[in-house]
Amino acid sequence: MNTHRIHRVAKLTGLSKDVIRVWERRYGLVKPSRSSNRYREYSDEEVALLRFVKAQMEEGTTIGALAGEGHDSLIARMRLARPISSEEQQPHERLLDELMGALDPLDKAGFERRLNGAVAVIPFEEAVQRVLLPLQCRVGERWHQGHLTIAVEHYVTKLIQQKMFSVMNQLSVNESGPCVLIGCPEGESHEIGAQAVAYIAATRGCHVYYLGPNLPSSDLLSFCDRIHPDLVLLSITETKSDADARRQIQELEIVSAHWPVAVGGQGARAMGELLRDTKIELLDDLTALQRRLMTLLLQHMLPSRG
Ligand code: B12
Repeated sequence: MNTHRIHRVAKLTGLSKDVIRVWERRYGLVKPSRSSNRYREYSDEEVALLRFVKAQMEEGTTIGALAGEGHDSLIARMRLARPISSEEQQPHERLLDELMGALDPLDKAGFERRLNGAVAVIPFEEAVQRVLLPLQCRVGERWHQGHLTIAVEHYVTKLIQQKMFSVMNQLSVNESGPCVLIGCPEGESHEIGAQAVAYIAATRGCHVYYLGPNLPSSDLLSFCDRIHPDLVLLSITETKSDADARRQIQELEIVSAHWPVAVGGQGARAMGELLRDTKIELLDDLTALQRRLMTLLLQHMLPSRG
């Protein structure tokens, strides 16, 4: 996970450094860690918390009330409420142009310097949406057009995947959170959408099982029978013919007869009509995912009524 020094946090949040320090010292609202040379270091989540507190105050809540609620409760509330703003979803066009320019001819050092530099200074969720997902699309498109070799495509795809997994592996596993299984159905090998979904679900406090691409429904079902997921989230990128889409839906209905299943991605959106009369839920985008996860987390927090 990224950490940020206070001057960067001030830029990211629009708060002054003094305000950030006061909110820490006087109100205990944020809990930065300290580097070996005693500089404050703020995680992505602490930065998001500062933005959340700022937004709450703009809506009229007093700092005293927020302080009274306490850091951990605010974090929990923020995880439930945090919207993915449209600004956070706009691709970083200039950076993407530079990155693509460093691929042909391949300038590995230049490419990694730019990519690492950019990803280090913005909250990782924003980096996923504005840099990693669009980069994967651009590289994929160049490969599809025959302008990029398989080797260079693989190099970038693996680098993107490593980044997503290394950050996800640093998140603590929330064993008591709702259990969410994430992957792609059989025949689907485009994986980045599923990875983004897994990252978002993990940061919202779900207990994530990430199974990757190309999962046959029979295996999916037997795995569900073992882990009893609260939700199965599947990413579908490729668009199918009507007949193939019907076949895929029939397969998924084997799972959705027993477990809640939701699908998303451009291929899933194209199946919208066919999904209408099934128990399979269609989630249009990452904002819809966020809403769905919020409901799931709230249900999970409520005591069971038997
Ligand atoms: C990147 C890419 C690749 C990469 C894949 C890397 C990887 N391992 O993931 C590479 C270059 C390897 C590749 C290969 C192939 N590809 Co390709 N690829 C693309 C490309 C350029 C982008 C697809 C993508 O990843 N989009 C990003 C996703 C995540 O966007 P999205 O689906 O809209 O999802 C968004 C949200 O909905 C959400 N989301 C995603 N999933 C979910 C799930 C849930 C539950 C929720 C809530 C939300 C959600 O996240 C996204 C956020 O913005 C598209 C063309 C295009 N521009 O779309 C072709 C495309 C998908 N590929 C295509 C094909 C055919 C292939 C190959 C089969 C080609 C071949 N003959 O070998 C191979 C097979 C795949 C493989 N072996 O890996 C075709 C599919 C045709 C079709 N019928 O739809 C496309 C459309 C290209 C084309 N125009 O023909 N591809």
